[in-house]
Amino acid sequence: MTEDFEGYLSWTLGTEHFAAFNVFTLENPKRLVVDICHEEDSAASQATSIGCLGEWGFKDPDWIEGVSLSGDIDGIVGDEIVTTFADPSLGKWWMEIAADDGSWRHISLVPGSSLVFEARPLGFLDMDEDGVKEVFMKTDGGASSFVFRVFVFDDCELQPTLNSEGGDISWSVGASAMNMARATCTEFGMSVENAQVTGDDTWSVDVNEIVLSGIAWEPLPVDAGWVDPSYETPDLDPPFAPSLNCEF
Ligand SMILES: [Ca+2]
Ligand SMILES: [Ca+2]
Repeated sequence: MTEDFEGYLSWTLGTEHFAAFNVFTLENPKRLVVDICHEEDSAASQATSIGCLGEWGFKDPDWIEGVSLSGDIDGIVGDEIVTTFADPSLGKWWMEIAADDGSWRHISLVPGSSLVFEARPLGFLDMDEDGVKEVFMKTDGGASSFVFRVFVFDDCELQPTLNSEGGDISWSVGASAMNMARATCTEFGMSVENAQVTGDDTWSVDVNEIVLSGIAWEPLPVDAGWVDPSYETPDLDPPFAPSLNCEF
């Protein structure tokens, strides 16, 4: 004996994103077709693209937001936003680097910073021509000068560049009565000039030409015909205007 069975059956089918669908029937055999587009999200998040999943940091609500600058500093899809925050309890500045789409961010202390002077991103420039821009950041200051550092986005973090011995490196730009400093971005890297007045009213200008290799600054490789660009000038006027000359 065969008995009938009647009832309702509900199916729920979910997709992770809004998706177009179509419902139709087919014959022989008779079928009901629910045709749902389930293509992968064509716009993968920045976190997925760069592989920086889970890089999140704590941001205290008491921090005071400073300056933001956005640009592509990892060379992969979309811009990143670099923002400084003053931390009154610590007396230092933090920097946040965040994906423009909000899919990841990383927070770290700005080295050498204090609340006496504002820390802020200055601009982005690819110093070693590897297609990834480095971050120039003002990290400290003086009476009439400021200190800047250059950071490289590496291993999902904004890491400070180092000197050739692996130590901390920063540059001062500015002037006092007896000395002055200037940094200029050049086609090979950076030219850093430090000038001081010597006893006989002469400016002695020490010039260092450096290139970025990975996250370390090295002296510019020179050939046999190289001449040290350092010089002296008897002029009483300052030999140059103290400034950071980089076209970001
Ligand atoms: Ca990017
Ligand atoms: Ca680079």
